Amino acid sequence: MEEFKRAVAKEALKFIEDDMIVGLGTGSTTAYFIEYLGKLIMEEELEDVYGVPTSYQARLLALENGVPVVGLDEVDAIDIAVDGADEVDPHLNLIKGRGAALTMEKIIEYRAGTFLVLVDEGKLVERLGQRMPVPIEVIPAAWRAIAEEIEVFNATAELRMASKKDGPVVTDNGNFILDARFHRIDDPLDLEIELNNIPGVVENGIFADIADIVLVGTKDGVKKLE
Ligand code: ABF
Repeated sequence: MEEFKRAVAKEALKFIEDDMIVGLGTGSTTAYFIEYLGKLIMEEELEDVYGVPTSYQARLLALENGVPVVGLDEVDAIDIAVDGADEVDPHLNLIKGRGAALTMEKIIEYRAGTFLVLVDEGKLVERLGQRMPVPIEVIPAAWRAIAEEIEVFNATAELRMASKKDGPVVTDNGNFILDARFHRIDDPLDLEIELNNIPGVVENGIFADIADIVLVGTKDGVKKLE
């Protein structure tokens, strides 16, 4: 799996050109991409490339690897965003958010000229929600009310815990994450919108109709879906 992750991360470099503003995703696959991008910048094979990180994790990695970072509020546009995903369906709808950075990821990836997704073939599913729950970032005080509300969708939601001792996972925005398992997701875009309509929901991990290109690491090499 690490080999697949490295292969897609390398392939993603082909999409980066001088003077680009690049959205930097979160997670272990994107970590390879940030590392390789830093190397090209340090070796001066790429010039005037800046990263807009989707999380503190991505920001630190970028700084460690020599990728200069800028904030979302400092750029006019994002040329390309590169990030991982937890599930990809045949229409390139995604579930994201295992890294609890889904809100910033969605803001940046929605605005990017091109959103490039990096996964291994184990992430491809026929229907979203088949294996992974949908992460939902919520205002902390509302977590229980929202978990109950989600039952209306024939789903069950659990508060994501860091550990019993450390308590709930807290996002970069100071919120909690609910992981919601749906019986069946027929219309990802519709569910994405419906979930965001619940008061107290900040954002959810369904990324319907946002991905432009998905690079898939397989045992026969990297495949491109678009
Ligand atoms: C982030 O990292 C998340 O949105 C997604 O959940 C996760 C994928 O991580 P990995 O590449 O480590 O599987 O992009």
